[in-house]
Amino acid sequence: MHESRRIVTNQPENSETPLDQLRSWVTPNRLFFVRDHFDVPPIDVTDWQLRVEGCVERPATITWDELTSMPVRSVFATGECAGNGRSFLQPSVHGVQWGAGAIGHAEWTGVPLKLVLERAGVQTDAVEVVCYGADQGTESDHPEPMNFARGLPLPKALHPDTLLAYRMNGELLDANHGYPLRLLVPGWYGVASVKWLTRIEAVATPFEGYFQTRKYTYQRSVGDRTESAVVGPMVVKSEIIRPRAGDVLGIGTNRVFGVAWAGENAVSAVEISVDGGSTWNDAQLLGPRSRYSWCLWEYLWDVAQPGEHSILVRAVDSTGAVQPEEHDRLRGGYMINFIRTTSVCVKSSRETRDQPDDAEALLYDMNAFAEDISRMKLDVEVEFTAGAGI
Ligand SMILES: Nc1nc2c(c(=O)[nH]1)N[C@H]1C(S)=C(S)[C@@H](COP(=O)(O)O)O[C@H]1N2
Ligand SMILES: [Mo]
Repeated sequence: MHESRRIVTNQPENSETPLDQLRSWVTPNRLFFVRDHFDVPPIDVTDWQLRVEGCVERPATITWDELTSMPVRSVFATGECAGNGRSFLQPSVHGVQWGAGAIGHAEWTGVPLKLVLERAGVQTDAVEVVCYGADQGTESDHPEPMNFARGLPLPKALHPDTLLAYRMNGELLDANHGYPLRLLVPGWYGVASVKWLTRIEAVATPFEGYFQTRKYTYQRSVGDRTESAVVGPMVVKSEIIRPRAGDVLGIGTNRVFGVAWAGENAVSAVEISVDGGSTWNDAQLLGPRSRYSWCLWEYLWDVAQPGEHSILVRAVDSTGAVQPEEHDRLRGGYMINFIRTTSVCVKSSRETRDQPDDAEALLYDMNAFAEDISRMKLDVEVEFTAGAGI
């Protein structure tokens, strides 16, 4: 089967993970969605450097060899673009018209940003760390060339799971995903995870760059007024992987399955409604559970009536937050997690007897995979297709 990312725009590439082809907890690198604002910058590691400066005691320039000899940490994390699902909004909202696939899940390996910041000695007046990518370009409302850059609040920058990541699923990053080095801010929308990193600057006042204050901001209500906020942690959400909208199913037991995630929080339940949202039933959570990772779920749906049916899914997180019925318009084209309907057609001429997945086998595959990649040498192609998975 030919699998590839689904192109939404070319030059720069914006492409989706082909969700209907997902078979595993981990998204293979070549299928992992790409969100680029500008062209991919050509970088040669032999003359690449990372500058650490601003409100620090000891500004530093770190080479590739120095960086890759520092202690590493690995974190599994789901990545989602803040605009994921934008094409489902009515009326439409300006921006890349993403379907459901601006999402993926990978194991990220690199040096905790905290280590580099501690070596440099961050001064007490610093509030954010601004991360600059090597990519450069203009936007229609910003004709002067600029680099992609984002400010990360200091507490998240100092969290031990926030990484200067150089491997994805055991391989060195590919050019599309930020080679040679990117930030990985687990639990936060993808925009925080600056790719092609070349400079980090500790600052004493909040950063006001284009992608911080003009894009990737939203409104939220506080009491009876609204305030601007910078896109940060991901909100609770779920996605059906199978069946797909328009699929033809049989009478009997149909296995509905998918993924659910909640940023920095755990997913506590996934619920399914097949009666338009009047009653909800618990789906079964499957396989590995890891702090910033999506979890897999399945629901065995017994259907006796032929005809058109709608499936609704909603996830609930550990804070009690649940996916809303409608998009919060204050968020504009970002943080889109309202419950969508998947319509399928059940035919009486067919009969289905789906079985639950073997969750134990799935878990075994995941552990074997995790163990495998921790032994990988640089640049070894990892194929992960074992098991029925999702
Ligand atoms: N330098 C740089 N970093 C970037 C971007 C970019 O355009 N340039 N896009 C951001 C956005 S909006 C997202 S959603 C993620 C996407 O990461 P991926 O392409 O590896 O999936 O990268 C983020 N980091
Ligand atoms: Mo994004």
